[in-house]
Amino acid sequence: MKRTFKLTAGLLTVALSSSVLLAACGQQSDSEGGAGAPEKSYKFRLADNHAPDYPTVIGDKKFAELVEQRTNGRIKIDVFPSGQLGDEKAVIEQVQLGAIEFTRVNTAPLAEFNSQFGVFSLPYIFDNDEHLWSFLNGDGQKLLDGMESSRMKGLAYYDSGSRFFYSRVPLASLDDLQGKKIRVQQNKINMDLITALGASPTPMAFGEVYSSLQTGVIDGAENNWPSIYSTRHYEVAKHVIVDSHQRQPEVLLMSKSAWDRLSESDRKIIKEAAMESVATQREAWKKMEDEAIAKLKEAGVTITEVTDLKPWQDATRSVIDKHGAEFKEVLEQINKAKLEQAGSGSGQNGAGQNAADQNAASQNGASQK
Ligand code: GTR
Repeated sequence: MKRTFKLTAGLLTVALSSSVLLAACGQQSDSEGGAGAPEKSYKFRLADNHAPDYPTVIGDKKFAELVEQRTNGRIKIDVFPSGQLGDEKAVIEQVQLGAIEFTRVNTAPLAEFNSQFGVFSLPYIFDNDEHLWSFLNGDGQKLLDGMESSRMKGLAYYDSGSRFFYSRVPLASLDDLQGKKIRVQQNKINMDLITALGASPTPMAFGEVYSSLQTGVIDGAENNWPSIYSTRHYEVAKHVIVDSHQRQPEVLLMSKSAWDRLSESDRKIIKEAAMESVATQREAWKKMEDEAIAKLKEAGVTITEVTDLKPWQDATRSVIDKHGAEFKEVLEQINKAKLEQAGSGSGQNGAGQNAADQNAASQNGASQK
């Protein structure tokens, strides 16, 4: 009798501990959408070509931090700044192959892999920063979704302000740009843009620009305030003309093959964390933009604000005539976003309008094609 009881109690203990075990498994499988398998751990890499304190890298780190928190450390994303994993083109190729899982890149090099992103290289298609973000938060999301055909997954847009020219020789008007050798990002529309303005385009990797300016291989380049400041290009190119010819945002993206390996719930965490990191990136952007303008002035850089954009817009109209048809639908959406921008202010919009954009906004009365 005694023995029977002992045996029963023993079986009960075994049965009880297995059910505790099963319950624990059950909990895990629930959060995996009922697949039953334990949640997997991952260690991913994210490449960025900017310095550790640059706004995009601050955004990348916020993204990685949110993902790590929300997966209780199961998904760890190491951010590699300063182009440690290669230049933008090389990194995008690696992302397509799945060798690097994440990157933050500019739309100009990205357009060579997914042509629809070339729309951002067209000159003066956005009136101001608000117009751009109204589009990015709306139909612009479709461009991110369309990246799957290029073996990538678009996650979010980051701010990149507007671009302007700077040169080692005086540059205070469109006339001054004539015949100058200007470095451009490796993108065919950007090359046409420089040609249309009467200068000579020299495509070159971002990391080579400082020494090329220093040695006179090029006369000038073009970029935004945080880039000219962070790279210290202003030390060797002391003349800036603010013509705001383009607004090419940054894109945070993931390798499609890495995405495909994730569970539905992990994909959701990744996408939401990316979108939420935008506010942090845009705040850092605004801060560095202001700091850059102040520091460049302090360093004695000549800054010319273009008060009449019309000659610049007229000169570059041929670029839209040549390439516009390829982006017919998205250009219509961009025009629509202009009408809708008044009511916007949610989604990825994390910071206010910057000084340069406000300036451009008041100047830019150009009609959109
Ligand atoms: C910056 C952008 C970089 C890179 C660079 C360039 O504004 O953030 O990713 O594209 O421009 O001109 O090469």
